[in-house]
Amino acid sequence: MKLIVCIVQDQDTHPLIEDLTESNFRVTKLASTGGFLKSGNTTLLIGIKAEEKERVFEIIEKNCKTRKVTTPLIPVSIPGETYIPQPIDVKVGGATIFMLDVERHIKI
Ligand code: 2BA
Repeated sequence: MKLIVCIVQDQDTHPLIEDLTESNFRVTKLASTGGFLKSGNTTLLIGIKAEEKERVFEIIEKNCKTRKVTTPLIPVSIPGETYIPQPIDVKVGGATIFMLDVERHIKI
């Protein structure tokens, strides 16, 4: 068994969970926050059989879009001046995926 930990943008969460559950995958949704942008995102836990992983990746890829986000959060130090926030563009998504081996899955 595998555990997929998948971090996605909030906007993609609803259709992604719909697609996963329609395909009979079980999903747990956690509210999370990105360390860089410090804005909300969603972390999904998906427990699967190893042979199901490609199907899950396909569904994630279909639903998770890449977006450009402009953030004013990066302070640049100029000697003798106050800190000036410099807007920068970052490309976020589609999804960041970690796949872990599950030693045991117990349901009591
Ligand atoms: P954030 O940490 O808020 O990062 C948002 C986006 O900012 C990232 O998109 C990336 O394009 C950019 N970024 C992150 N750190 C950066 C840095 N030090 N310098 C320049 N740009 C940077 P994604 O790569 O699509 O990541 C989306 C979210 O997935 C992240 O939100 C974070 O919550 C999570 N994530 C990504 N990689 C991770 C990792 N290795 N471990 C844990 N969480 C991760």
